[in-house]
Amino acid sequence: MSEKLELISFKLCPFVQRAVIILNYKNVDFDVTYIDLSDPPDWFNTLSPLGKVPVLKVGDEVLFESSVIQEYLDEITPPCLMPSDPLVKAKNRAWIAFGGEMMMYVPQMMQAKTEEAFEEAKAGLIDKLSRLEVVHSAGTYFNGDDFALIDAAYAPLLMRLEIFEKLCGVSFLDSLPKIKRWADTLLAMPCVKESVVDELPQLYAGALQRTDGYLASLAF
Ligand SMILES: N[C@@H](CCC(=O)N[C@@H](CS)C(=O)NCC(=O)O)C(=O)O
Repeated sequence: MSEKLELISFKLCPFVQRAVIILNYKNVDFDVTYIDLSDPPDWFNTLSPLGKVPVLKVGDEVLFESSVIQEYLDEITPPCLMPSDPLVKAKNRAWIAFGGEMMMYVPQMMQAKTEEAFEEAKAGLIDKLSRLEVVHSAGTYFNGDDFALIDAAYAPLLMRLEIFEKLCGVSFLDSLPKIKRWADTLLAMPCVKESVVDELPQLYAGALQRTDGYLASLAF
């Protein structure tokens, strides 16, 4: 790899974190440029094809979509973190996409104004996580003994659930023993811990306070 990689990020973004975990895990040197998504600079609007983060700058080229960025990073740096069996690999891709869709429950739960709306969003999330519980290997990682791209893809969601548990005293994983053990393992890994800014819990606390929904009422 000739040029240093640069990720364009937003401090709260779980999708950027997917790529950072891969780069950390592989000890790849990279730059991160943070932007304010509520007031993005002009250069970002020109650079980002969909106006979203993450964007990965590779020389004069840019990549977008976190799952695509993850796979690109995996392909250009050893060791390979995708399963070699084509069928397992394809299934992992499908569950990674499912995890991306599940991320919408984070803002949905934060923005819920009433207990009913929050419980509805939480039930939707737990229903989705239950489907993942069924296909999880029950090993250390999703596929078994080896850390893979799919583990990096889910760690950001699991980290946000832990932040809400700590800030608001709600629990999400009580009925999901495999996911609970998986979350504990992933969130203890240095590549995951170091994939966010230190003040992430405080940033979420501030965002909750500004949103002033039901979750915020549990925290403050
Ligand atoms: N499917 C995209 C989702 C990326 C995404 O939604 N990023 C958010 C920040 S966490 C964003 O840039 N939102 C700005 C917008 O939608 O205008 C991916 O996986 O990269």
